[in-house]
Amino acid sequence: MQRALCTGIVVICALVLVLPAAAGRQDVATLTAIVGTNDGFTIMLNDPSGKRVSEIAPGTYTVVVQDRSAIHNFHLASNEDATIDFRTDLEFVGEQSFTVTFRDRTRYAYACEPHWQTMNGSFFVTSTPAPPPPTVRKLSAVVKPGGGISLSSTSVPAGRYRLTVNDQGKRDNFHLRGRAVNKRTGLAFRGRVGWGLSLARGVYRYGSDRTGLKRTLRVR
Ligand SMILES: [Cu+2]
Repeated sequence: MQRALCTGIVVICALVLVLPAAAGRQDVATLTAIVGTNDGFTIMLNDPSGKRVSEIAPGTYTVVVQDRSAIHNFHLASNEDATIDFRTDLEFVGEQSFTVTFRDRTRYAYACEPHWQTMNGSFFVTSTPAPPPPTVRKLSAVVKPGGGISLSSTSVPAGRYRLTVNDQGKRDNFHLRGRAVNKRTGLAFRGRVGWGLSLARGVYRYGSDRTGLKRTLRVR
C-alpha cells in the first residue's frame, strides 16, 4: 500500500513536471517589431508571415523587437489594458523579446517615444474577425452592331458579379432577366455600361428585346 502510494505520487509529480513543459512547447506566435532601420523614422509590427499586424486573435505572443537605432525605441501599450506596457531603451540597439498576453476586444498601440507623432501604429485584438468582403466575379456581354449577342460564360457559380456590357447594337439592346435581376440597356443606346449583380442559383435569360431573350445563363 505504502509502496503503491509512493509510486502514485511519483507518477503525479512526473505528470506535473511534464505538463507545463509540454504546454510551454506549444506554439507561441511570434510578432516581430522593427524600428529605426538605418536610423530611419520607420516602425512596424509584423506577424509571422511578414504582414503588418492590424488584427490578431487574443492570447499570448512573443514580441521580438529589433531595435536598430540609438535615436529610436519601441514602446507598446494600451489605453484599455494597463497590464501591457513595455519598451526598449532609447539608446539600446539590438534585439529584445517580450512575452505578453493580449486581451480580446482591445486596441494596442506602439510608437517610438521621441517621435510618436510620426512613428506609430496600432492593432486590434479580437476573437471574431470581420468576415472577408465577398468576391466579385466578372462577366462581360457584347451586342454586335448587327445584333449578335454573347456573354462571357454560359454557366457560373452563384454570387456577386460585375457585368460589363458593350452594346454596339444599332437596333438591339442587352437584357438580362432572372431571379432578382432585370437589367437592360436601351434599344437605341450604344456604349458601355457596368452593373453590379447578385446572381442566385437558377436560370437567367438574356438577349435583345427586339428579338427576344433566347439565350440562357445557368447559375449553379
Ligand atoms: Cu524615433
